[in-house]
Amino acid sequence: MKCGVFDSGIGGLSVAREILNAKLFDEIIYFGDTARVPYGNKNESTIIRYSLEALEFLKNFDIDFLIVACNSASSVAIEELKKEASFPVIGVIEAGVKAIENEKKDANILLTGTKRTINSQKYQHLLKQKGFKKIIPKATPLFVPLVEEGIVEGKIVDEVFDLYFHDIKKDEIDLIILGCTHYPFLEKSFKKHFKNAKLIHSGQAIVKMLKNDFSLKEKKESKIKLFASDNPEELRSRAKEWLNSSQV
Ligand code: DGN
Repeated sequence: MKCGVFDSGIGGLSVAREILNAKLFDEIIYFGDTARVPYGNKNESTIIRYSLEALEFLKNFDIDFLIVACNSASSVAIEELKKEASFPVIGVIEAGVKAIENEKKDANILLTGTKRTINSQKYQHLLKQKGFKKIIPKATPLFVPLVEEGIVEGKIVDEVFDLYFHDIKKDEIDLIILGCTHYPFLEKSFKKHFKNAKLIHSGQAIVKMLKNDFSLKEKKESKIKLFASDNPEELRSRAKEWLNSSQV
């Protein structure tokens, strides 16, 4: 069984890593649209067009599932993708909200993501439907180029944290939704700044959903193939570093 995974760039590797480690597919085909990253500040129709093009590319590999490992694309393009695919299409937003449905409804939730994801209100809407009331949305787009550059901790990252979160009572945050698949690579920095918060990763949420809702079981072996619309060597070298896999 094969699974297509796509993101605007290298952030979706955080999702691919979890799926690969869980060995739920014989093969993962990863596509990073590195020529057109970031998606997060593009308008809706552009993101829909790019997402449909990614789907067309991945269809060439006879995939059985599509994982939209990009919150920005999941926030605006998921319905169009579902219409165009003859296999299940799963977005990180629905998976992320499902992953926390049993948390306390009065939890203070910090919702982070790109401008597109936050402005789409998709997370806020689904979280409210589940009964969560205390949601603090914060668009944090600068984290994306930092991760793309491999800068995930240290002085510059700390300054960006201060810029975005200086007005937030950090100790009172219970849950942080890492609503952009680039952000799990900043996990250490999130933990340093928010000591009491539980972090919600899109990749872990996707694995949980694949196991629970689609009854996927662990395979003996799982491989990954990587494709990028620009600079595939960079994607491959980052994948070697991040995926801890001899399969890259
Ligand atoms: N990784 C993408 C996401 O989850 O929204 C966003 C990165 C970007 O294109 N800005």
